[in-house]
Amino acid sequence: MAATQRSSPRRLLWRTLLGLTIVGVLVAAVAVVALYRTWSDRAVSTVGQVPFERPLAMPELDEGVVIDGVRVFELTADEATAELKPGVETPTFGYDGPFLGPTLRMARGERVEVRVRNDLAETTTVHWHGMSLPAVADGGPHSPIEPGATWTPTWTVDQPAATLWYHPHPHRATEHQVLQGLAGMVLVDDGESPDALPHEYGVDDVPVIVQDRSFAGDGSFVDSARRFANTGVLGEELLVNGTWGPYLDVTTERIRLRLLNGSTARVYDFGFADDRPFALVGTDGGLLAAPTTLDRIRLSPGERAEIVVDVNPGETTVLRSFPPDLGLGPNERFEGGDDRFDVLELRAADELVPSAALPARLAELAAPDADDVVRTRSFDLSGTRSIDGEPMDIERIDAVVKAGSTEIWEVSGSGTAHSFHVHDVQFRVLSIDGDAPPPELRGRKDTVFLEQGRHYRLLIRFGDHPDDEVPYMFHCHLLRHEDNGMMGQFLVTADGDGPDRIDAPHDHGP
Ligand SMILES: [Cu+2]
Repeated sequence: MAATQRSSPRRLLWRTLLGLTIVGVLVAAVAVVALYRTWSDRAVSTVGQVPFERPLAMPELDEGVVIDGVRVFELTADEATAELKPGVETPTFGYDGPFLGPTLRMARGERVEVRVRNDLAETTTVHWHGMSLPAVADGGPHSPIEPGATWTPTWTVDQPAATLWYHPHPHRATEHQVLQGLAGMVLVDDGESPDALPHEYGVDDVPVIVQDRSFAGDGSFVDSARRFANTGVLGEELLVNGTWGPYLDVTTERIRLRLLNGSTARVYDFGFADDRPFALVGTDGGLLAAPTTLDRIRLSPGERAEIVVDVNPGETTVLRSFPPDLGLGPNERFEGGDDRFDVLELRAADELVPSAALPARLAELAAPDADDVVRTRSFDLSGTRSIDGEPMDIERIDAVVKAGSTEIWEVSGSGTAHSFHVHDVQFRVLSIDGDAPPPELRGRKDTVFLEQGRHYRLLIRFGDHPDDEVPYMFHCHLLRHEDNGMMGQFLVTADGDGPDRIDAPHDHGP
């Protein structure tokens, strides 16, 4: 009896341990199976699945109206319902229409004014992405437009010809509003672009705004991130200019596509299904000095690329997105790194209008010159909610810059993929981990993809619109990261001095 009494607790312990071990093994097995199923489900491919039955929507070209020497545009943001995917009614937001907005065209040297009316039931802003302009006109979170109100920024266009865009930038609600459909393109002309470059809007010069969406059972856009996806909402289908399954009739030998990644989180690696080469002629902020032949171009959210592609009479080819290198190793499968999409079918007419040969020289674009750099700053984008460990504070100023001065910003990212955007400027990538950047990063840029753990040296010449009170933003252009706080603010002042805090009259965060 005595022996039994002594061994009972021990036996109980063994049984407990055995039981726990079995439970542990089962839990681990279930977790491994779930992880494996998530992993194997995760790669999305629409290659060969897209019917290409709808003509690519061409955003209306809006050249405004010149009143007393000022080119005036009007935009109204409103809610709507649209049949974007056949047979599916989706609640949307749009500018002057149910989804996206018109293409605004303006020229260097012009004074412009945009009357932005907000007919939404929520506060919005409109940011002119890539535009050099005063901070009060920039449309960041310090320029809220209340429901029913109109905001009328004005500025003088002073930068080279470029493909820019506009989209909301309200404090902590940007992802939601862009996802619902608020975005549009801006074309800046400068009278210096070679005539030989295709330039007839909607004919041989075509906006291609690529956005990924998933549709919920009720037709609405899915706005939640998938499990293990740290970059944000990744849709499993594409809309191009708001068109699901688009084709484009090509009538000229050569066509210029102005690619804009207007997605909230997804990175694309564009190319053609038959691997035909194309000429890269422009990046975010304008034309390259000379065309560069590529067969792929990776674009992260916010980035643009102007490409020119040749077609043969009667053929079709498909613009495709191949699995993008996100620099995340095996984890990138959860962030869309193994995904492939058919984007847009190009249908060449049986007889094509001849196009001019691409000019060897496109624009004046000097090599970046770091001689007049006055200051170097570093920013680290790690995790998903802060820069240098500091979440966005709408009253905190993170940097004060002297108007017209040149700085080097050393930027790196970790934890997941990031896309770094600076307002008001076009910068040049000096180096990546000490190496010269690839051809597609040698032009004027306002947004750059950050591969995890790499160091990007950006040469930035700041604008000449001093303001002691209203800051510009720099932030991750993965919109969930931005909304969650991966954003900082800089002031541009006449002497480079300024406060480290400002009053923010409104905070429209949830
Ligand atoms: Cu980010």
